[in-house]
Amino acid sequence: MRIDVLTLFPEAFAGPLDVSIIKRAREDGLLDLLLHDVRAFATDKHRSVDDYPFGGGQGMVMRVDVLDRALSDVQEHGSGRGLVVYLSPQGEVLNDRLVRELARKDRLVLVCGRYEGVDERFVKHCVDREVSIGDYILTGGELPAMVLIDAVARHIPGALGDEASPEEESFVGGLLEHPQYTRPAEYKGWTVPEVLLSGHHANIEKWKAEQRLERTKARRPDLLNGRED
Ligand code: 4HQ
Repeated sequence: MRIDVLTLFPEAFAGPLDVSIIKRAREDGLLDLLLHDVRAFATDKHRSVDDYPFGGGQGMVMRVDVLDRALSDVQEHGSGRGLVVYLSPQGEVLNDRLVRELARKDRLVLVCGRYEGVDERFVKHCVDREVSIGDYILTGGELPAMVLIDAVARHIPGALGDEASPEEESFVGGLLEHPQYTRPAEYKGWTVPEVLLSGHHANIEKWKAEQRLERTKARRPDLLNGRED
């Protein structure tokens, strides 16, 4: 999968995507991540990328012409135009279903806004999906883009290595995960549920299923609406 990112701060992406699973996916050629500086597409002598909002109001708005040039240039390289995603609190909220849908694409182009956001004409004419990572306001779309990249990349076949599969994790089946324990079996008198030490495979699986259901009921009842079982 190829992911292009349009941003005023390409340097913000160094770090989180250079470690662990994402690092290996990039090294193995499973994920091709390209960062593009939107300011390179400004044309005036001050290289401005934003301007005052029509109708007044606080802050600045990113210019449609600069963004459109940046996007067109990026789309002229590589194969296909990609699904263009703009990260914003006005978008549909990212969840496991949307992550899996995006992970099936050959190419994504992620647009990161700063200031009060981008000119709405860019959203209307150039953006395919507007996506939010949650109902709170950040200072820019860079962290949301990194969240999306991380979540999507783990679904690229082979990215998690041979053993692990994203099919065996939380939200598969729409439930939260059961609690996990490892050695030592007792620490400061803090014990591990007996059943997990019993070696009785059927009882263990039954306990895990109960825990998943009970946790979901208690913590995220919203996830239970519209499920089959
Ligand atoms: N922002 N989910 C404002 C977000 C955000 C979010 C990105 C801040 C866009 C202009 N993006 N800029 N929450 O708060 O995606």
